[in-house]
Amino acid sequence: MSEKVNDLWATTLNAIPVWSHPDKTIYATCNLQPNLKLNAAELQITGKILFKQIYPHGKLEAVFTIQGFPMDVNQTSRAIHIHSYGDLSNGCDSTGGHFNPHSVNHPGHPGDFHNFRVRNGKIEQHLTDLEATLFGPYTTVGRSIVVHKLSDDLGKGNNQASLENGNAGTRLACCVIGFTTNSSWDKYIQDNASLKNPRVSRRLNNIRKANN
Ligand SMILES: [Cu+2]
Ligand SMILES: [Zn+2]
Repeated sequence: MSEKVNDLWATTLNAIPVWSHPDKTIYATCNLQPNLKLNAAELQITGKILFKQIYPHGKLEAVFTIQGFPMDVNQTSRAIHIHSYGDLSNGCDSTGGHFNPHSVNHPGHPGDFHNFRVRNGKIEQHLTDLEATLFGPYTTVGRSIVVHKLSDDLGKGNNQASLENGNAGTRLACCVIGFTTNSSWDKYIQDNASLKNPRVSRRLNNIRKANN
């Protein structure tokens, strides 16, 4: 019996997901909606996060396009994380804590995307070399992304919450990560091909090393 279970797991974990594109590139999307549990006076944040990863050894890439922040110039940067559950039944409050498959402190979680600069009321960022993954036992598909009101203290807040969630404050918006086709990703790349300085960042691994 246990052998059968093991075989099943091996098949599940190693098979190329049936949702993948023929070139073994896997795409996912997350459509941000304002937190149902906030009062109407709070910021109404919407947006889209797109993911791309080549099976089985590629590093995850993500594009964040988020709007609804105030337009003033000195906006604080905002924390964004992957949370454990893809359950929005109680707004963003039912998504649990940070997705933490290896039981480590924040900001060592695979979905700790750190802080995002707000410009002209928007976040627009393309990140590469991310730790989170769309496949295997630690897949983030079916889990959620939460956009917070405050900056992430990156574990340096000298309190327990800092080591769990970075004291990032109110959950402004959230979404569930699901598989999709290549069309949204390809459209984004096409629309941004003419940009002189695409806002691509490889900063995450370096920040993580600095924190360890
Ligand atoms: Cu969070
Ligand atoms: Zn975290």
